[in-house]
Amino acid sequence: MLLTSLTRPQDLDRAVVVGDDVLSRAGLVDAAGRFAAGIPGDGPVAVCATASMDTVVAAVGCLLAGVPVVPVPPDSGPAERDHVLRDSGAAAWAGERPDEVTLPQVRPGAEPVAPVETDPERTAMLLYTSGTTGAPKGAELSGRAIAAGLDGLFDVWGWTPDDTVVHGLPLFHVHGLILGVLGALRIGSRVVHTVKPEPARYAAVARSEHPGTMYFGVPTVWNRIVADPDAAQALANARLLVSGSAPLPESLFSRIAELTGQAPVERYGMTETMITLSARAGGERRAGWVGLPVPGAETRLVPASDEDTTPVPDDGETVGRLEVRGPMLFSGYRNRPDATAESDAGDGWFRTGDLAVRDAAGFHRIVGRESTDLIKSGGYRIGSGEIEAVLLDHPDVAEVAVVGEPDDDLGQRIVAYVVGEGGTEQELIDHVAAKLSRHKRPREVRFVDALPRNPMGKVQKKRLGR
Ligand code: MCA
Ligand code: AMP
Repeated sequence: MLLTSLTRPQDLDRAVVVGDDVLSRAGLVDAAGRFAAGIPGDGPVAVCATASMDTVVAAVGCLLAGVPVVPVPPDSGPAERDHVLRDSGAAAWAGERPDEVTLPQVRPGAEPVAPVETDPERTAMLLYTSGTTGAPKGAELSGRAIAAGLDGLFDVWGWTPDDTVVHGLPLFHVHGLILGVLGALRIGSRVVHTVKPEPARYAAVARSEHPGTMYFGVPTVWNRIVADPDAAQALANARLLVSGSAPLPESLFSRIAELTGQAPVERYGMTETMITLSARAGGERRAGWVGLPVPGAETRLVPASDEDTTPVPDDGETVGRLEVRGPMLFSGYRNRPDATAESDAGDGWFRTGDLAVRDAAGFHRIVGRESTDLIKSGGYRIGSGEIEAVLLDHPDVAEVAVVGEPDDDLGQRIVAYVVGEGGTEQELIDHVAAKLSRHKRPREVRFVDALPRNPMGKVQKKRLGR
């Protein structure tokens, strides 16, 4: 059973709060049980993952029924949504249904059904995540993997039923949905979702009658919190301030510590691997470093060159490709044995695509990614190939290269370099927004006469940018 706390006989008031909606543990079990009663068959359910109690109830309902959940970003454009629905084989839809979606809608039953015992190896969540090229891939996470990943975090963060987790992150990624909601429901702590991850909303919870003990954010969220010192100071009494999903600049780490009186806990993870590395609640928190493997996870750093297979030294300086192994890893990409095989380094090791260094104490620092084609903007993982393909569909675009350029707030901002005539910047941005999620829109389009290419004709993205 993944959500163990839901089987406890004792009720818990305010177990889940999303904006103004409040459910006790018993209330959630009842609502999710009624949702489960309305699921037709046992195929995956696509959940329109708005930041709402409905999403929590639907996801929990699917898990109680032993049916895989496919969270669909609520703003995903038709091209992206069609791909997710087709590829996942979703058999039903939960939430507000766009006209073009013809799947049957889940209608909650009058009576809740009891949770079923499911095979822990069965996919519990299918999370769509970008690769360097093509449409997003569905990472299959089993109930066993999710449980192992969460149990590791309970240990390293000292997370207990007495905690209250607070965040406002999207409910269609590991960070917001799995850690931020399922984590609480597994251990039995409370969770408050602020609908949007705005500083004033975090501060309002911190100053309320029911303050949080752990606040989660991506670096962009923390950047906005420190820009509002009053909001930052409201978080001073929290037990842990946790940052992850993208690199936390050292200056931001220091500023959080200065304003709140406590250094943030950094942790590193991926959709495919859950959380691998983290600082400990009671241990060292080092700016620029993401800590030690969580219980059950192992890491190794292999040389950047394929010819040399000797692991790089743990000297805190030599960069290697980060590989991860452990029971919290995904079971593969849906319908993509090629991509699954490519990510598999053998013997259970998964190639993360990240570059890292490790010191003698086992602390890790992420120094970058192997490919410039995976962009992290606001904590979202975005493949440049997917945006390029959509832009190339536009009649005024002859050639295009999409890159991530440094941005103080977002970490990286999406910039499209376009060779073509006719289209304006706004037209091209709107063209992307009409097909893909909003966060995949380029922030900027730069029209150029030609793209830099090597003698083989390949675009040299590293030569682009200001
Ligand atoms: C955005 N806007 C634009 C454009 N882009 N307008 C014109 N052109 C564009 N190209 C609009 C937005 O729609 C919004 O408008 C306004 O500008 C502000 O946008 P933005 O600055 O992006 O702020 P935001 O929309 O508030 O987003 C920042 C954010 C968001 C809240 C930090 O990026 C976010 O929720 N990130 C979290 C991602 C995450 O959870 N990642 C976890 C995956 P309007 O206000 O009108 O809407 S990683 C993971 O799960 C692993 C395992 C891990 O390690 O955690
Ligand atoms: P996603 O699959 O969206 O979770 O994105 C995973 C990627 O986010 C990783 O491969 C890293 O590149 C990046 N990432 C996650 N956490 C951190 C972190 N704490 N520091 C640096 N990069 C991170």
